[in-house]
Amino acid sequence: MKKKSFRHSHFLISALEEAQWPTTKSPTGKRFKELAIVGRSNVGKSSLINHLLGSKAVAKVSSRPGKTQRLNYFLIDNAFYLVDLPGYGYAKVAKKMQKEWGEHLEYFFLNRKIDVLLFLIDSRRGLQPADEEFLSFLSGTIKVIPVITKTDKLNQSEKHKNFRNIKDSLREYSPIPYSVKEGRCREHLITQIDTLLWE
Ligand SMILES: Nc1nc2c(ncn2[C@@H]2O[C@H](COP(=O)(O)OP(=O)(O)OP(=O)(O)O)[C@@H](O)[C@H]2O)c(=O)[nH]1
Ligand SMILES: [Mg+2]
Repeated sequence: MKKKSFRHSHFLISALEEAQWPTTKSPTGKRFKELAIVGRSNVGKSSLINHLLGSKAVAKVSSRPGKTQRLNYFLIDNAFYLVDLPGYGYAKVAKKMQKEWGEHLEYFFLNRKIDVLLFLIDSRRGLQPADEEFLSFLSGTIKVIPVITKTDKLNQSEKHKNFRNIKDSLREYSPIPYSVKEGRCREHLITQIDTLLWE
């Protein structure tokens, strides 16, 4: 196992088209690994990235869903890419736009090799139909780490009930509870990412 990830990072590009996706070949000729982060709009993807990177301002956070509309690429420890993806499933966004985003995401997953995927689920809402749809689209082709977000918003009994429901719906995956307000989650998640990324 290598040393802990997320010591250094820098923002690379906010990509819209495939031609802007960063090259997968590193300067040493090896392929850069790739960690992607996905989930419904407003679930907390950009906040989680900032927390992992130890910075408040790298990925744009907003209380308004639909903030991230491009593929935002970061290079981590000169070893792998992290990509923040646009959220799906936000009902208030025009149907036409939802469809475009869905197609954009689908194209991305069909044409880009992702080594590990952080799949975010809001602790208050649990797995929604759009999440189920997305998981069945992946159909076990990628190593997934489900992350239950915003756990600070729940009391103990809600945590117990909601985590159980989420675990039951996910079946084969074991989710990691996360709150950007709690430091411990960060170390635990980084250990899980390292394990799957470099195994
Ligand atoms: N209390 C609490 N709020 C959080 C947490 N994580 C995110 N939020 C809030 O949730 C809202 C949405 O966060 P974002 O990180 O922008 O969500 P996103 O998934 O990137 O959203 P899109 O880019 O629109 O898909 C913001 O108001 C965040 O401050 C958390 O762990 N706890
Ligand atoms: Mg975002």
